[in-house]
Amino acid sequence: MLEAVEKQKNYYPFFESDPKASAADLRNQLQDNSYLFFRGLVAPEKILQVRRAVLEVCMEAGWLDPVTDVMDAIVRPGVKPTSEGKPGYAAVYRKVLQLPLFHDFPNDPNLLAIAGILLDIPAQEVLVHPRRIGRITFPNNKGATTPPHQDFYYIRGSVDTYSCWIPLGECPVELGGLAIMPGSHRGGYREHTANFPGAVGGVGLPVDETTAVWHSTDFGLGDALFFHSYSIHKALPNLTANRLRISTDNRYQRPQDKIEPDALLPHIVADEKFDKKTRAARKN
Ligand SMILES: O=C(O)CCC(=O)C(=O)O
Repeated sequence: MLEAVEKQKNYYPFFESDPKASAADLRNQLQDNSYLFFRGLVAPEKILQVRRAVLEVCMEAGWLDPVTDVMDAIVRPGVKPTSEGKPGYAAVYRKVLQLPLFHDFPNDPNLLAIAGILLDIPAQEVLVHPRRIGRITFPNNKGATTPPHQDFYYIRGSVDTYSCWIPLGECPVELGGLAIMPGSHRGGYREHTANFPGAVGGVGLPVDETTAVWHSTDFGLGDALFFHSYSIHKALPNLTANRLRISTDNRYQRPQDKIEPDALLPHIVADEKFDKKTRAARKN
């Protein structure tokens, strides 16, 4: 249950969309809620294949307990949590980005179909940003949790870009799914003035958690969450004792729309370029 994890009243389940609904209905739902959430949009076997490939990399890196099933993602006792930007993380993450299964994943026809509807273009014309993104989130590392932000802070280019977040395996709330602030994209872009040292991205939006309303859920295999580049979202902390949370997020836009050149680079290279100077420039 959401309340059990966050101990706050302001968490509600996602509104669930039907991929067979009309394009107009789906666009209206996005406009209302700032997101579209689908149960089982991607075939479970596909999720499990990518999950295995990513977790095998984590096992090889010594992050997982070799006496357990790789698919359970149990952290090896004694392994210290690591995260984006920390020594040791990049070398492993680089191998994940090189996995063909991981790289091809956002081209899944069911994902392209929804992206095409949101962008109002045929699915085969949708441009998937080559900057594929994966997250490997350790337990006992609450400070690294992705803070509230809008993807436009990172993506730039066309405002009309949609992100899709998918956990690579079941992701109950305590493993740290994604939460969206419903209706938030309609408020436009906000300055990312809050510092979250040690967290993914390091900066974010100042949000009063005593009054903010969030939607989230226990994600099942193949569940997919699409949202607009202005939608305010954050991750929930991985509160499990010893399980990695793995996920992927990818961006979709029209090929003719403006694109930031870094969106064409591998995530790890783009991240290295996202230095202090770039961050300072994004303050205005
Ligand atoms: O998975 C995460 O922790 C962050 C994902 C995210 O913020 C995104 O998809 O934009």
